[in-house]
Amino acid sequence: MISKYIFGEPIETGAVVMELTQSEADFSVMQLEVQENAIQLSCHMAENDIVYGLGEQVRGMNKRGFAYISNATDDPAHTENKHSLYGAHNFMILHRCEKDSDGQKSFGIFVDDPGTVIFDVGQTDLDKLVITAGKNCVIYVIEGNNLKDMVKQFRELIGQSYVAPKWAFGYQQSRWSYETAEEVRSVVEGHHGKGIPLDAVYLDIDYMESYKDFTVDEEKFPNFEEFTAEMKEQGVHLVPIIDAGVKIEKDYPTYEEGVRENYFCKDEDGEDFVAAVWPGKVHFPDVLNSRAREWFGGKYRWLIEQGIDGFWNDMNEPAIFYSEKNLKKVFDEIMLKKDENMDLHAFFQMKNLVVGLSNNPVDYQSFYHDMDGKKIRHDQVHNLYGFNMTRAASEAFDKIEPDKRILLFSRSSYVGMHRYGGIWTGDNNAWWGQLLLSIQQMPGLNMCGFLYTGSDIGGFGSDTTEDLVMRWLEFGIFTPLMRNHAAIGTRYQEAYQFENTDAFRNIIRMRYGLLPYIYSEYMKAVLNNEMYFRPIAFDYPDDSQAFRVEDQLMVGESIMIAPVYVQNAKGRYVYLPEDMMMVRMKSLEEKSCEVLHKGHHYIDIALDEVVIFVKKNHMLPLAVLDQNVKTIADVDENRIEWIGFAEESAEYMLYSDDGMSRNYTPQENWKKVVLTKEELAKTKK
Ligand code: MIG
Repeated sequence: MISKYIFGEPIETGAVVMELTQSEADFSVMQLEVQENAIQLSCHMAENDIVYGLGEQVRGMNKRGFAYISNATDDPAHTENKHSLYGAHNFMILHRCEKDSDGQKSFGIFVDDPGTVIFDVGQTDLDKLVITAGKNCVIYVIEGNNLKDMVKQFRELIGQSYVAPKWAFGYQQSRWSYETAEEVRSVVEGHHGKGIPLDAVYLDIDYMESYKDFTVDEEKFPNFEEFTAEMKEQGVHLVPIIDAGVKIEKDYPTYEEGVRENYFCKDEDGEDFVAAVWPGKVHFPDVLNSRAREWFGGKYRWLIEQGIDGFWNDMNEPAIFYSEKNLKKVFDEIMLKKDENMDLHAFFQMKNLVVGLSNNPVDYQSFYHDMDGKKIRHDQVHNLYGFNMTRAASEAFDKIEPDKRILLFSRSSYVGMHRYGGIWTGDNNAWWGQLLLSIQQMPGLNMCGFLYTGSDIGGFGSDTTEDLVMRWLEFGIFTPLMRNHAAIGTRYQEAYQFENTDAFRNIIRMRYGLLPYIYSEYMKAVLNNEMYFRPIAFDYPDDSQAFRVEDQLMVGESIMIAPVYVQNAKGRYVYLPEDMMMVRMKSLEEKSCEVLHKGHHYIDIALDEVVIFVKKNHMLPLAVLDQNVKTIADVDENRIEWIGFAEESAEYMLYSDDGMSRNYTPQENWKKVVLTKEELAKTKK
């Protein structure tokens, strides 16, 4: 049961698709305090209560013990002291452990407020949950006691998740600084030449002419359309980046049209707001305005016509290096101090002024949207910008390619954007702790509808190491978005750059072997409003130990994973919530199975090994691959080897489709397979 509560005069965000009427009952799951400019909700958390959700955030799967602030922020250091990352995912579940919650029920809560929302989950008071939202918002409450069911209800409320083309479930390589077509060719050759499958190469900002959206630098990428076709012949898709800011430059059509038609955000004087990002000075398309959204989305057509079928939207918090007005102010203040004999206080003040130029809250309060006739100050709808930039593209794709899926994902997002595209988790670092963070972020993101997601494998910032990339890949083979990406200036980290090519090839090939499973489970999660990644307690709610596990995940209906994320570890402790069959893989061809009992185990996991745990009476398909599989298109989904753990028999619903059209539901896409224990034993080598 979902109850809806309206406070003040909320802005329509587009997060929710289901029409509900205002609840007649009073708001009662938390104490409500209506303040002058905010509403505050609070409640007690008993010792064993757990909070799940909040999507893209720092820290563990159980969110207790910190305050999380929904305020989309471009911050490339995802350390545990940060309160905000790129997304605003205001859904959480307070799971009450029945035995100490005095009959209080668990509940899920979604705060539909596009401005700043604070979830203080026991930071101020260990046992108190306090949510602070703006005075104009809608709050949805889902009461229940079943975690999976509460999530399903929420997901029905917010609508079906985005489906990526099947090729985007292959391995993808990116780096900020692939400068030329020649370099991209060598990346493809680096993989395919060594038998490492690869489906896509990303084009970061360097492909553009002076970082101008919807342009291609002719010198670095001559005959772009031919180049796109050349790559396609090798089965490789090019995925260009699109940034939010439009460069201010005379005769640049996107700029000229935007100015002429009033498609850009305005400052308080009604002038086009000026910020600076990669292209230098830019205007921001007012994607919260339906006309501007249609225009900006339509711009992607030019690239699609040249054979492009995937995009990533960046810098759409929107990130601001500085605003023109604030820069001037800061300069003036510093100039005043120029002749002063500066004391330390003044020095730090000056330094902070300069550091504070980027992503400054005052700038976000100084420009405006025209939400179809309503003038709204940006900070009140800040968290909707990335969402609507992505929606702009997606709505345009519906017109340009109504029957075809196009890959689309974004850095910034709000609940609701999951219907239009996926996300990647932004600028992480090549640190072991960031691999753990990535594991822990997945279930919260899935709760909020973001299924097509993954982190920058190997780490974006900082120099990586061979073992970190390998361990990260061993987790990455399970994330729907499996992309290796690194920042300019860091060590090269493509799979072929390292000594042990065989191990990298074997691990990446496992992804292609797992494709029938990953794709089936992804589609089930989409079509049934379920989570592809779950904390294990979601599947074993009667097992109090399962609630304590922070570093293992259920993936789809048949398996559990326990990735290694510690430097130099030769294995790890794993908790099995029931008897499971451990499958140890050095490669798709070299694997062994062993049944392990419920309980705690230390499992040896060598650097080049992947271990998965199959649930009792479950099985999974593995595609049998030729040695020369280069892309997803080379995977023969009819040659399947079944891995299963059955007392008597196990069954599985296999899903497959052409991977390209948008017709997902026909009956013939589904195939039910039932195998007995004996049959399963035979399929095993
Ligand atoms: O300020 O386009 O998160 O993936 O490589 C950095 C360059 C801008 C941030 C993205 C990252 C991308 C980078 N971008």
